[in-house]
Amino acid sequence: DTKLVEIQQRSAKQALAEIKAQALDRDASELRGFYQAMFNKVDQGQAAVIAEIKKASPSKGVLREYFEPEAIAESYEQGGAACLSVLTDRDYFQGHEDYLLAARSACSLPVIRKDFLIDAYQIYEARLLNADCVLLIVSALSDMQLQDLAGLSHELGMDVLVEVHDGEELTSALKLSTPLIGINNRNLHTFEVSLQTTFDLLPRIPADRLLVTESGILSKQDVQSMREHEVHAFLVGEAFMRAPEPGEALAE
Ligand code: IGP
Repeated sequence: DTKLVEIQQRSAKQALAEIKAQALDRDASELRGFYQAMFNKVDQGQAAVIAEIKKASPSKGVLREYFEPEAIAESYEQGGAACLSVLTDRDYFQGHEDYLLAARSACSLPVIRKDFLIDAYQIYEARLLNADCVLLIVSALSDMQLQDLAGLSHELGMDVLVEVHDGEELTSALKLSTPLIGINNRNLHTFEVSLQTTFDLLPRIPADRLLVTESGILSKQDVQSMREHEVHAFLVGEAFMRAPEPGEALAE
């Protein structure tokens, strides 16, 4: 009935206003500079690795039985990661907001909130989790939503990683002023992975953007062939999660 709908709408509006006020109240100097950390590595001629913390994935199931976000974060920092990625999505990745808080406070690296972010509320929430960066997936958002959510993230002092999988999505991504572009080698509908996705889109990445190749980077040869194509930034999850000591796998 209309009365109930009215009450629900009012409390949703109130919740948004409250979380917004809390997020705006945070001191931006607490943030660790996600893009800057990536840029610095590449600038020094090194591979910039975003090392991912995820217990499970929809395509592969549970990746790691003994899952301890703090210890993994420390291990990644030791191994030379530029940044961390933490899955907060519960339904598909068995993630949790607490994992982000725990991982970030166990190290000094910048962290991206990895989730399906589609609403301003989640961006404010990311800021309250101390995320230094958020993921925006182009296939899940209209150009207008992309603009709004990217703008809001920047206002709150967070960086944005904008993720694409094909040429059309890249066109949308390039309309944003954000420098970090992720090319996902995994098709999110079929779960099929091909590193060729990155090679195909590579010629269209302007020189002032930092390209991150995402998903399916499993071997040293994969890294090698990317670097031969001048791709120096990587987002790696599964290969590290399956290793007994994730940071050692990274350092190799
Ligand atoms: C990591 P992999 O194959 O190394 O585990 O992939 C990362 O790219 C992947 O987790 C990812 C993802 C996403 C997950 C990329 N984009 C969007 C959830 C949502």
